[in-house]
Order: sequence, then C-alpha cells, then structure tokens
Amino acid sequence: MSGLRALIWDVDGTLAETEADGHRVAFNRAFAERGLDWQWDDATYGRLLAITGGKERIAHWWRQVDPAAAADGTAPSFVAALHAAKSRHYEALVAAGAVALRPGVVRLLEEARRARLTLAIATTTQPGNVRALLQHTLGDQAIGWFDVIGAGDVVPAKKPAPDIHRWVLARLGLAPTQALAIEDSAPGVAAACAAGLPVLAVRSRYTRGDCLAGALAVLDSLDDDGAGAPVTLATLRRWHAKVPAAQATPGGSSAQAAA
Ligand code: XBP
Ligand code: MG
Repeated sequence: MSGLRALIWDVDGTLAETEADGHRVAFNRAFAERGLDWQWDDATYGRLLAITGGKERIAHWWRQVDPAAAADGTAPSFVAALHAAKSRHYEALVAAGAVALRPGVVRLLEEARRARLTLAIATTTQPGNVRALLQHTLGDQAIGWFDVIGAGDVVPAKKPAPDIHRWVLARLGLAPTQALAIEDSAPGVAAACAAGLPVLAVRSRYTRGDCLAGALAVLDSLDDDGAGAPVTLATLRRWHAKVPAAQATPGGSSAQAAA
C-alpha cells in the first residue's frame, strides 16, 4: 500500500449540502422562468438524484412526463438552455449564502493543507458551480488550494462511471492507492471504487438509504469518526493504511471496524 498523498473530494453532498436548498431550488426556478409547470419537491428530487448530472436529470424527467417531446431532435439544445438557466440560478443562490460547508470540512481541509497533502476535486456538477461554492464559502483564494478540479462534462460518462476519478488521478500523476476519495452517495462511492480508489463515505441528507458498500468507512459527519471523535488526517491515514484488508472484505467495513 502506498502512503496517502492526496484527498479527492466530491462536492455535492460532501463539501456541502448543496442539493435541497441549492440545486433543487435552482432547477425549479429555471423551470418556472421557462414557463414549465414542472416542480421538483423534496421527495421527487431525492428519487431523481439517482440520475447524476443536471442535464441528464432534466432529460430523464422530460422523457417521463412527455416522451414524444423529449424525443424531438431539438430536445438536447432545449435541455442545454434550461440547464444553463439552472446553473445561473444555482450560482446566485450560492452567492446569497443558501448553502454552507458541512461540519468538519474546513477543519480537515486546513489540516491537510498544513500537512502539504494534495487536494483535488472530482465532481459531477459544473465547474462554475464549484468555483462559486469555494469562493462564497472559503474565499477567493480557496480555488488555488486544489491542484486538480475535475468537474462536469470534462469526461463523457458521469458517476457512477469511474471516468472523473481517473481523469483527476491522471492529472495528479498518482496511482489510485496513493489517494483517498471522500464521497456521500452510492454513485460517488461506486465511481471511486471502480477507479480503484479507497473511499470514505459521509452520508448526506439524501443518501441516508444509499448502499455505500465498498467504502473503507461509512460516517454521518466528518466530526464523528463512528466513536464520537472528529475525523483527522491521522484517522484517514489509519484507514487508508488498511486498504488491502478492507478491499478483501466484500461490502467494505463499518466505521467501528475500520477504526
Ligand atoms: C451530484 C450531482 C449533480 C448536481 C447538479 O453528484 O448529481 O448533478 O445534482 O449539478 P455528485 P449540475 O455529488 O456525486 O458529483 O446541474 O451542475 O450537473
Ligand atoms: Mg455527492
């Protein structure tokens, strides 16, 4: 097992609870702006999160509510325009402070920076959304904390495909076993595992019921390692060092077993 050299962070649900009060609201504002009577309530949106990527989520919904229109040749450009409006609304919501970083995130980022561990991002959301979140929660300088930011359509297939994690690893010049992914959802954990990355899962609002099998540990918060203590770099290094044993265990191990 190589030592831990980099943390590869997911954004939505992991750095911040962006979905309910950020992305969902932005989708609904874009629908209303375009005169559509579509409205994604909390439960509907929770189900739709199985479709990763905003454009893909809109197209999936459209195929359900109006299959004939969704099959029209102009559908992709309509989806793209609708999604661009959604991204504009999302960035405005983030700028207005609608989403905050999750507990423990700033503490762990700062500890990793002090230890000169490489930081990177692998996310399904659009690059502009990542920039807006970092800028409005951590400040203008925070974008520079991350050596590589893999986001949105830089890869053809979104999570649960491993493409985005592989893209980030290639640019970092690291083997999967030299890094640790931090994810909140079933598609995110599946993507990291398929890329050969050890992964820590931290459940978020919409992923309480997700199957997170394959993760080194499954937590509810970075402020609770499963035994009531904050997750520190030492915790991550300890779990990371056990990767061969954890990978040999079908379904991974619990936080208590990993600790
Ligand atoms: C999050 C997503 C994203 C956002 C919307 O997945 O699926 O699509 O919900 O973002 P993950 P865009 O946290 O696993 O990256 O509309 O910008 O695509
Ligand atoms: Mg996520």
